[in-house]
Amino acid sequence: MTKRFVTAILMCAVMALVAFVPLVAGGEYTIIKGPQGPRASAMTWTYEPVDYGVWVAKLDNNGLRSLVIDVYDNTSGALDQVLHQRIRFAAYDIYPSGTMFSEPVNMAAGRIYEITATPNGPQESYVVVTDTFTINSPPVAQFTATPDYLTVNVDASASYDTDGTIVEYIWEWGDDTMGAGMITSHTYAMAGTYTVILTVVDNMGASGATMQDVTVYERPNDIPIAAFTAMVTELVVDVDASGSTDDSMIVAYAWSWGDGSADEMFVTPIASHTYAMPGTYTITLTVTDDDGATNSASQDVMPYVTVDNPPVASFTVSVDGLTVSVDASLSTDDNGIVTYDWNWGDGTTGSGMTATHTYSTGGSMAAVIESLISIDATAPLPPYYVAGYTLDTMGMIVPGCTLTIVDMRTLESIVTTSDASGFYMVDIANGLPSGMLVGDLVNITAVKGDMIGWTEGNLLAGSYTALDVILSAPQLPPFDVVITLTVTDAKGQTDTVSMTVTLYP
Ligand SMILES: [Ca+2]
Ligand SMILES: [Ca+2]
Ligand SMILES: [Ca+2]
Repeated sequence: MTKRFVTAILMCAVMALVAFVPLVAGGEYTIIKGPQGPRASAMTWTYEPVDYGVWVAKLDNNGLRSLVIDVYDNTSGALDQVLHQRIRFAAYDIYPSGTMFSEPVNMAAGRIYEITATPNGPQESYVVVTDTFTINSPPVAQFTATPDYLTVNVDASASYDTDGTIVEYIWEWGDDTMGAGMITSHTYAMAGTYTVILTVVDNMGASGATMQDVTVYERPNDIPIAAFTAMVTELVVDVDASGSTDDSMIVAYAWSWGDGSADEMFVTPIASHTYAMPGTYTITLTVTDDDGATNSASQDVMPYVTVDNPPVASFTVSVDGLTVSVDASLSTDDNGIVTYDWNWGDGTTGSGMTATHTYSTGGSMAAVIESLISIDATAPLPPYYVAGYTLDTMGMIVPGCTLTIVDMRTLESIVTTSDASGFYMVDIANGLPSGMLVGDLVNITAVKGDMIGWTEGNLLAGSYTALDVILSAPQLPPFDVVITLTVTDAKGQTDTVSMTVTLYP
C-alpha cells in the first residue's frame, strides 16, 4: 500500500467525521517569547462556546522550548481552573518546530472560559495557538410509561447519545416530585393526568428532554363477601366467619344475634353467643373491608335445651332354688341407662342388665316334725279354701304345725295351725286382705320344731284346693330376700327399686 493511498483514506475519514461532528474554528493567537521572562510574554484570551463540546488548542511551534496552557471557567468572575498543562515540545518531537494539540477541555454552552498561554524559549521564538471546538451532540430522551392504577412504571432505556453516553436520568413526575434512574416507577397520591418530563444528561453535560402525559386511576374496590358457619351446642352458638373474603382485607366482623341483644363487632372472625332460651334466631354477619365497603350474610340457628329425665328402674326375677336370675331390660331412660347395680340383700352386690346370683342357705331354719295334710273336698263353693294334712315323710300325722299360706301374687299371707289330727283349713278368699283371684298361686309352709315342709298349688274357682304338706328334718324353709336394683343414666341420675323374693331351697 502506497503512502499516498493511505493519506487519501485518512482524508476521507476526516471529512466524514467533519460532516457528522461540526468543528468550530476559533481565534488564532501568536505568542512570542519576548526579551523578559515567560510571564511577561504570556497571552490571555476568552472563549465562549455556543454549544456543548470539546475545546482543544492546536499548537504550531516555531522555536519555543515549552508552553504552559491554563484554562479557567470564568463565568462567575471567579477563576475556576479546568486545565493546566505544561508542554515540553521536545517530548513531542516538535522542537524546534511542528504541530500538536493540547489536552481537551469539556466546555458548556453559555459559559465563559479564560485561556492563558505562557511561552518559554529563545527570544523571538513563537507558537501559533488556534482554538478548535468539537460540538457535542446532545442526548435524546425517550421513554415509555405504563400506568398500573396509581403507579406509573417508566423505562427510559430507549434514550441515546450519538457521541457519548447518558450519565443521568431525571424525572419530573408532574406532582412536584422528582425521581432518577433509567427504569423506575412512581406512585401518585390521587388519580389524574400528569405530565411526566424526562431529562437525560450526557457525559459532556448536555441534556435532552421529552415529556408525555400519563393518566392514573384509583384501584377499584371489590366489596367483601360475607360468609360464616354456625355450630350450635345447646344454647351456645359458635360462629366462624373466616370464610369471608375480600380483594384486599376485611377489617371488621359485626354480628347481629337476632335475639334483641346488642350487636357485637370484632376484628377477628371467631365469635360466640349464648341464647337465653331455645328458639329459631337469625344471625346476621356484616363484614367491612379496608375501603369501608360492607356485605352481609344471614342464617338461622336453633339453640336448644337438652331434656334429660331420670331413669326408671324395673326388673323381673326368676327363682330356681337358691339361684335368682334378674333382668332389668324393662328399665327405661330417655337417653339410655349407663349402669345397672344390684344389691342382693345378703351383703353382696352385682352389676349388669341381666345377672344371676346364688344365695347360700342360712342357718335359721326350723327343726323337723312330720306332717300329714289331707283335703276336704266337700266344703261349699266359693269362697275358696285350701285344706290338707301335715304329715311326715312316712305318712304319719304331725299335729300342731304352724302353717303360713301365701298368695304369691300379692305376697299376702295367713298363718294358721294344724289340729291334733294334722288337719288345717283356711278361707283364703276372706282371710287374705286382698282376697283371691282365679288362678292365683298359693304357697304353704308348715313348720314344727326343726321340721319344715312346703307345697304349692293353683286355685281353681269353685273348689277346694287340696294341699298336703310333708315335713322332714332338717330342711330349709322358703325365705325372703330383698333384691335392690339401682340404674344410672349418663347424667348420673339414678332410680332404685326393690323387690322381695321368696327362695325355695
Ligand atoms: Ca453527546
Ligand atoms: Ca375490598
Ligand atoms: Ca336420662
